[in-house]
Amino acid sequence: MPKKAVIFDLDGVIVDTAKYHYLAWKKLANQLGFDFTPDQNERLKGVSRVKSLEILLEIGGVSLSESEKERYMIEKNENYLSYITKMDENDILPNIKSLIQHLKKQGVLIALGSASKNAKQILDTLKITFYFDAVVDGNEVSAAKPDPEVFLLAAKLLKRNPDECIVVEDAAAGIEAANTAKMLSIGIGKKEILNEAAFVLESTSLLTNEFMDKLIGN
Ligand code: B16
Ligand code: MG
Repeated sequence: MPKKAVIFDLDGVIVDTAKYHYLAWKKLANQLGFDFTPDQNERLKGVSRVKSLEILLEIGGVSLSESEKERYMIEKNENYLSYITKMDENDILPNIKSLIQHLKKQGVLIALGSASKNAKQILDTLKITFYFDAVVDGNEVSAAKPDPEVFLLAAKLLKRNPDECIVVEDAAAGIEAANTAKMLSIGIGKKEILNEAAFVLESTSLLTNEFMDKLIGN
């Protein structure tokens, strides 16, 4: 089936916000009296804010009331946003902007499929909102990745069948979601973590226009 749409994940694919999520969760962990390592952070990639907090608390062996959880999530998000507001177009990961421009020129549809509730604000900060034919983020879906809802909704908004879509993702949960949606998955990151993806590239610098042209069939 020819590919007619590309659905990009946000954190870790378009922009390296994963490091800011990590710093904000680490600060909270330290506040709660335990450490939080980059390896442990892999489990939080691509999953929703509330699920991230649950995983963090499980790692630290801490239990909190619902109201405390709400309060800590607000605090974590404020801390995260303090990093995000300092970003600009220079924070877009290598080749992503030129790839999006290249795909658009060829009539390939572009969507965002992100778990983040801050996604629209980040796209605006990076000044790339207008490239997207559809934006689906954590505010629109009820089931978080690895559930395929986010990508299926993006395909529906683009009026494309799942097998016409390519998904670019940096999280194992996102690759699982794309595969369950019957879309072609490209993982950005380590092979050991993203081994379920159809293709794995170590960084977005390898996600070249030529590589995508071949997958799209141009
Ligand atoms: P927020 P993505 C995901 O974004 C992140 O990978 C994940 O670490 C984060 O917990 C989630 O968004 C929710 O983010 O707190 O901003 O709503 O990778 O799906 O673009
Ligand atoms: Mg991601």
